[in-house]
Amino acid sequence: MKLYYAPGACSLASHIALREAGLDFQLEKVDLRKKVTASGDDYRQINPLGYIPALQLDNGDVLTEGPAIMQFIADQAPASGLLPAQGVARYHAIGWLNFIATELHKTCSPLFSPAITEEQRAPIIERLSARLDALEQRFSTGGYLMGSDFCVADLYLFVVTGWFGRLNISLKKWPHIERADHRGFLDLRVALQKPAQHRPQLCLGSCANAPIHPRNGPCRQCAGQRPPQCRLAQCLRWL
Ligand SMILES: N[C@@H](CCC(=O)N[C@@H](CS)C(=O)NCC(=O)O)C(=O)O
Repeated sequence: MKLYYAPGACSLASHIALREAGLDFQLEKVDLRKKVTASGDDYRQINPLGYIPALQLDNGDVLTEGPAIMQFIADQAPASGLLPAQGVARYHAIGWLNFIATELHKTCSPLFSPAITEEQRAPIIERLSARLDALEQRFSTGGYLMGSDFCVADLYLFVVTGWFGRLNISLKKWPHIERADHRGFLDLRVALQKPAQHRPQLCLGSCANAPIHPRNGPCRQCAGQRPPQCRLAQCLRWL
């Protein structure tokens, strides 16, 4: 399998899911502006829509759409518990994936535009705030999106809330979400303790990005050096 990705983008959720599931996979970085892959191929031949993530299967078939890719990955490794195998719980988890994709991810996407004005930003923040209010309620009793069980939707939420610092959205108003984000971060550290073959071999995070790192500041360990020196979990933000 090969995951097409861009550093720091939503593909990070699929990437971590692959690692959590312990599956064998390759990565190929995509230049989203040029729509060219790291090996020089036209990315539109992989995904005609030109966005990541895309997961190319060993038979050449290509899956697109992050929530579908995450479900596929989870189902390849049922023992990983990344998605409930059956019953209503499964549909709740899928519901959370869709909520994050459509109500959070796609709502905040326009905020990345350097051309956005304060006037355009205000209604987006208002809409996002209403969604975060609801999510705050969900987390007020603790646990994960699904209660006591971690699932792929928590990974996706971790990635999306990880963008908020760069977007100048403080989570202070939503302390439970902020805590959940931090907890997700800690869980990822635990994920990194997995057997060697499942650990990131490279800091693909390009620590040159560290100054704009949303929450954790510059990578102190590799201080901008190239892989494989940096194994710090915060660099996962940039995978
Ligand atoms: N519907 C897609 C959207 C994915 C998406 O928004 N990807 C962004 C990065 S987070 C992207 O590749 N943007 C570049 C573009 O749209 O050209 C999904 O859920 O996978």
